[in-house]
Amino acid sequence: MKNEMTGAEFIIDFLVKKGVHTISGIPGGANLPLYDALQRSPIRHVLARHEQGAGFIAQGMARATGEPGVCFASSGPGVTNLATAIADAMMDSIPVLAITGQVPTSLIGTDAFQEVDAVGIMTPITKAAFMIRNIDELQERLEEAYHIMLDGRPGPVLVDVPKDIQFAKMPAASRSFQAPSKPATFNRAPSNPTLSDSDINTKDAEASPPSKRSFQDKVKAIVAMLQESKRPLIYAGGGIVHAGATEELRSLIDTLQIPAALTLMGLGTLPETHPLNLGMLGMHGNRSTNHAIEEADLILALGVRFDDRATGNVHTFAQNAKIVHIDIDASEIGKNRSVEIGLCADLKEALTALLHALHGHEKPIGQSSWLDHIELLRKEDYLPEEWLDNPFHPVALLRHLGQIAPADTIFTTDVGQHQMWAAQHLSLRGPRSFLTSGGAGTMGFGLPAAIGAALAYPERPIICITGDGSLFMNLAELSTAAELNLNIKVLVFNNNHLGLVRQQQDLFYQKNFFAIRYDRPTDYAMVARGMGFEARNIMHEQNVGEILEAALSENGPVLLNIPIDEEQHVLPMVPPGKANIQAITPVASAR
Ligand SMILES: Cc1ncc(C[n+]2csc(CCOP(=O)(O)OP(=O)(O)O)c2C)c(N)n1
Repeated sequence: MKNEMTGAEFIIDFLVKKGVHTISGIPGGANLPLYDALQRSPIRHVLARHEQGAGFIAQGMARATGEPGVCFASSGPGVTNLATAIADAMMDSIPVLAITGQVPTSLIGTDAFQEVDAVGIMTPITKAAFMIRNIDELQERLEEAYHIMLDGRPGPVLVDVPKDIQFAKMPAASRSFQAPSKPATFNRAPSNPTLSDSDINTKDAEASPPSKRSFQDKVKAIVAMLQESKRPLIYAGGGIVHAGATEELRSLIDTLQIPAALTLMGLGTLPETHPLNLGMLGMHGNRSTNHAIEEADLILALGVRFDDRATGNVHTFAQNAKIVHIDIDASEIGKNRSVEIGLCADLKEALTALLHALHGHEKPIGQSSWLDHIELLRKEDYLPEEWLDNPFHPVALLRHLGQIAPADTIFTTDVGQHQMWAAQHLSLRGPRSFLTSGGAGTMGFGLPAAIGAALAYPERPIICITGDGSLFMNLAELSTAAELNLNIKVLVFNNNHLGLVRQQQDLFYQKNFFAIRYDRPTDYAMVARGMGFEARNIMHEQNVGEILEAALSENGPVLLNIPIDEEQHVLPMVPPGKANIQAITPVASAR
């Protein structure tokens, strides 16, 4: 280590020691010392075209691997551009460390050039946001930021570093600091692992545990409830993925023969082909899945947050069921829905303990009549033949894509109809194989997230499913992907409309179509070629299936612009404010 280390050099050294290998970002006056130090480090820098892109590239790396993503931005507009990607990471519990430059401490509060209150902007949309006010606190703050980002439920953290602190010499004590050299992984233990009083908002006095009931007592109580239940159902979400508890979830399902409904963030935790995988619940979930939840007498809610897109009108959700909720974040338990048992715990540990406690009770708890009934419900799910027979219908396209894409493909999506069709119809084979903006629903996510995934896994096929509206939002990142020659296939589901908004105007605003159509269609192939992509505008008379297959077999970045009929609706759809079982289904809407 150099004797005279600056704050900027210390930050980079810290990141190297944490195992960070790639940082996305954009330099500017206020973070140039940091960039100067980065240049001399082994860390690879990816120059995004917009700070939002940099944030989503970091997210793509984090979502694909489970390890933290790191991004840099300069002060002022650099910070505000980054904010959307950070808010998005917060909603989906993605660990991202954003390090931003700030004007020198002597200028703070003077409305200096490119001064914004980064901490003020970021505090509500991060787990924590710090400004480093003194070089003496740099080391401690960085450690704290890293710890908070990964502790318990992961999420984004901001460290804002004034330029003079980046230049300042580190005090001698800090210079001898040795950060652990192991790459950082999630610390899955919650901050307070003994917390067992999460029966906040429990309703059944008998079922309610005494407030300090131990972890083991709660596990026993859950086993007893499972044994009593005639119609149990698992409702599993992104928390399973964050906890790395996919195997435990599958064991539980297989041991007890309990069917499982998945949230958007939980897709991929069970293979599509698993017989007890009921697929997605909620606003665009399967009719059968939403009905099964309505009829269940016990819901095991695992790593979920009873989000309105999953529950519909929450007062009508799973009305006939007792609820057991296991989550690492105590504040989620009882937040939107009262529960009989709430267990604040790491899901891997909790499911392992449950499986252990069930030992000797291997007889499947799920009643065969319940499973038969669900099978009947699933048979009633209806897919119109005209969807499947039309190769340009998104449902047919995505089903075909799911079949021809290699097993290790990572899909990313943008936000809109194409996203929901992808969630419904792609065949997903593993966790972290479907990266999508869930909680925030941020258009513009798909392409930079695909770049992040491709940086993390250069050998794997990466497919970004986007809409024309969403692609516009971070279009410039095509240039980043092409420059890096990443193996990304961008499939533009081009209906020349903001399709999901059009669908809502069609269904709920008496077809008063407004502000949803691009009057001047864009030649996406030409734009993409201009940025260095191989690109094709597909015509209706062409064989889209064959073109897709050919594109997948090519190495490097390819964009396919696929014409989609703007009148298609993504169904089922639960009208806003309604119960999940009141969904509009393809049968009801058949014209
Ligand atoms: C940044 C952002 N702005 C606005 C919205 C609201 N919104 C949700 S879906 C949608 C339309 C998406 O259009 P497109 O990407 O073309 O996809 P499509 O629905 O046509 O498949 C809009 C505007 C959003 N989710 N994100």
